[in-house]
Amino acid sequence: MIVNARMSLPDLAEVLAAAGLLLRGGFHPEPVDEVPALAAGEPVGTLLLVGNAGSDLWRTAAALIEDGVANPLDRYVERVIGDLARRVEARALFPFHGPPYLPFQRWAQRAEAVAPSPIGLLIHPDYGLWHAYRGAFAFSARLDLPSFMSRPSPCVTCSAKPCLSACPVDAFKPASYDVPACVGHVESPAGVDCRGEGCRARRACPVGADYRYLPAHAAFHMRAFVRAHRKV
Ligand code: B12
Ligand code: SF4
Ligand code: SF4
Repeated sequence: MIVNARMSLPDLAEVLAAAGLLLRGGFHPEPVDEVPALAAGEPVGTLLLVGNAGSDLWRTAAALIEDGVANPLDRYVERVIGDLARRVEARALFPFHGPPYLPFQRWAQRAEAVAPSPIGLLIHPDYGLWHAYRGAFAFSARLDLPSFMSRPSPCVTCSAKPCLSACPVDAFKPASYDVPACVGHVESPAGVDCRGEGCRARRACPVGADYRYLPAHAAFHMRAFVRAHRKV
């Protein structure tokens, strides 16, 4: 499993892991995947996704991210993935560049065993809802990839679906998410729990409890989410 003359896929995974990041799988894009072309219109032969599960990224990056910088975690990730992309001769793509945003959640379902949960986030059989995507490497070559193991979504056998009843303002309706109601609650005095510990609906899910974000990590994302909503 060779990425380029300088690095194998396991080497790439190791360098990412040292930075708190995980190689999340990959696929060979078709036109329907809407992966942007490389320089000079060359199609992408392989897309590898990078992300995090649990609070490892937070533990690694918290000490390195710069005070007073806007979106410090995104800047950290851009630096790490951008530097590596140059080394492996790939184009770096990021989920937070936009709008328009790149369809990372759609790509993730092509790359690994994740599926949409009733609250919009993708669920992973091991990590539950405690994971995210941070970037991707787009290669012109069609690299050899380990075969994709399909696994059933934990939501299929979860009859109680506590994620759907845990939100104090009932922000999750079938097929929609009431962002203003959520943000209104998170910013209110009653929203101290969601603000400090993270989304209650997400925390109600029993899957991947070992990967649950640390309170400081969850609170960091909730602050970023409220700020981002103000811009959407
Ligand atoms: C814009 C955006 C938002 C907006 C949403 C605006 C809206 N009206 O829905 C806001 C700022 C509100 C938001 C909030 C959050 N987001 Co957001 N968001 C995005 C972003 C940047 C773009 C989404 C998009 O438009 N994609 C373009 C379309 C074309 O892509 P697509 O894959 O085909 O579309 C999928 C999504 O739209 C998704 N979807 C539909 N409804 C919902 C509802 C929710 C709650 C989510 C998360 C997704 C979702 O279903 C589509 C099909 O798969 C993505 C990153 C990305 N590039 O995808 C992250 C992303 C979807 N967000 C993510 C997360 C984690 C969150 C938060 C939980 C952050 C937090 N607090 O920790 C919150 C959710 C609120 C909460 N209660 O905690 C993750 C989801 C990871 C996962 N496991 O699936 C993503 C992928 C970013 C990442 N770094 O991984 N987000
Ligand atoms: S609580 Fe159940 S339905 Fe909701 S995300 Fe978790 S496993 Fe899926
Ligand atoms: S953060 Fe709180 S208010 Fe927003 S969706 Fe989650 S549980 Fe509901």
